[in-house]
Amino acid sequence: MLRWLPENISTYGQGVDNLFHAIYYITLIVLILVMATLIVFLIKYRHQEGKRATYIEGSTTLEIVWTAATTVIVFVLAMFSYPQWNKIKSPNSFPEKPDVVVQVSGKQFNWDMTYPGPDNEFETDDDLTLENELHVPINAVVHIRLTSIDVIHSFFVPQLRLKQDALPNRFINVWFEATKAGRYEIPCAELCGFGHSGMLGYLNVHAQADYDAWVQERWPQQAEGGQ
Ligand SMILES: [Cu+2]
Repeated sequence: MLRWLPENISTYGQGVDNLFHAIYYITLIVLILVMATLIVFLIKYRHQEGKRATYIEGSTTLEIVWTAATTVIVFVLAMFSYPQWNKIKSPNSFPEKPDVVVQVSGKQFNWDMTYPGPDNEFETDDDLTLENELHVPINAVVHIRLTSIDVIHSFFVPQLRLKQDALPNRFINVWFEATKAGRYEIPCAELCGFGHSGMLGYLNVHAQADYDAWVQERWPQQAEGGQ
């Protein structure tokens, strides 16, 4: 089994890993078959005194077989991938009523994390923007409104099995639910300029009580009279 994938802390991560494993093992089997055939042919058809090469024109049957087999494999993988893709990337299939909504904006070379504040509206006075630090509660549905201020970046949290390009002048929605508290890296996964390799944010997944305390510290008015 594959052991070198990063730890999975996402509710939909297992589905992604299953696909990854399936593709990996199919590829491995094909690799072994091709290499074994290559080695057998190298030995069988090596130069031997008195043995002459024959002229062949290929085999239509074989061509059809491996084209059809490949098509079937790709089609089956697509069938299994589609619902998984939908679940993660299609806003219509997102869990309704997110617990937290955050706007993440890529910019050379940082991630801006903007919280809408108690009014739940962006571009108002109680918005809070943090550089490179994303805070979310554990076991909560988090919607990310992803965009970019300059060039194309890519929001990537390996432990969440979530990766999405961030485009300027466009908002792309993604979501996740983290199942383990901790601090996880958010590298930029799209070569975006000279400082790309240093573009690194952090996802902080807190226990609910710790998250509530964090929110109260930022927006004390919420506790007094807020919503
Ligand atoms: Cu970048």
